[in-house]
Amino acid sequence: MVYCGRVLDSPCTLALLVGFQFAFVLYFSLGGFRGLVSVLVHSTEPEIDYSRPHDVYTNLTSLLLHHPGPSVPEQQLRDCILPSPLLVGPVSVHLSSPPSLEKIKEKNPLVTLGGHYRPPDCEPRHHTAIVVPYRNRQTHLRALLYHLHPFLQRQQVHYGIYIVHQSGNSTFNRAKLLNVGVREALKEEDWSCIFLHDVDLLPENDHNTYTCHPQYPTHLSIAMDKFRYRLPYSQYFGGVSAVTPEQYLKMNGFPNQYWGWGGEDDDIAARHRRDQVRLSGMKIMRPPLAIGHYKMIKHKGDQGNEQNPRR
Ligand code: UDH
Ligand code: MN
Repeated sequence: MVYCGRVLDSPCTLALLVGFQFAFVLYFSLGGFRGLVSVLVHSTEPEIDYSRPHDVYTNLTSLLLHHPGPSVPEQQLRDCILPSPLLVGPVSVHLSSPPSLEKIKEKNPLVTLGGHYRPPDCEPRHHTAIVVPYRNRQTHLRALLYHLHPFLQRQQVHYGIYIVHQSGNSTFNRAKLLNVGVREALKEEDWSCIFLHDVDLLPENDHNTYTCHPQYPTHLSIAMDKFRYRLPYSQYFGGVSAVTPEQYLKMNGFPNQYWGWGGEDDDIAARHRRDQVRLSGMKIMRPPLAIGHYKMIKHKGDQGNEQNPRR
């Protein structure tokens, strides 16, 4: 024991210094405050190792045996197994120099014209349309298609990808493009689920299934690298989200009057906020944080999509 009679007595100062140093080392070795909390509080979040991801085209070659055209007549197909046995978890995502559209087509021989796919060997339980608001992001689009096609095929969903292009150079309107996409997609097929998908977001874990919750809208891009794999704020609903056609009608679709960047996703979220039952009474469903991982391709603001000051 050290006797501290006068504060500046050297043994006392030394003891304090050593004590502080020890505390600092302990603090950082436990990963700061968050680390300390996770040691003290048991977390129910799954632990997922993202350090050794699988190639995004893993497990798809066996499906090619069914190419060209299904070998079994459609009525005889068994139901697809849930969760899909083809899933691998973390997948590697390449953000720079994506392959050409020809190469992507070559890698995805079972995708038919218009970006449609149906599992060749089982009857799918989910029918998902992916709607992408789009203008002038060619390289992002190629990266998205290269990663999303095999990702969805491993999930054994029946899907179609719809790129909704805003023509001309006038101010961009993301939510209005989404409305157009929902309408056009539903004209084509009886989709049970509609995904609203930014072109620059690449999913990193195929357990994040592109299907809808029967009751409530879903928000999937909850852990983006851009936000250090955390939800930026609790009502965030941008990036990648999903609704059934019924939920879409119940929330009265999306706003048409947000021109330029910002606000439209919060407006959409406000249509079904947990604390605003007077709107639609629906809450937002989310996957576990460890599964909702996305990488966003880095980019600057676009011309014609300047921040909207009048939200
Ligand atoms: N989009 C286009 N073309 C455009 C603008 C937007 O395709 O010209 C689409 C695209 O799908 C994009 C989405 O709209 O992913 C959302 O726009 P965004 O990617 O610009 O939104 P984000 O939240 O904005 O990523 C980040 C702000 C970037 C500005 C940084 C400068 N300070
Ligand atoms: Mn973006």
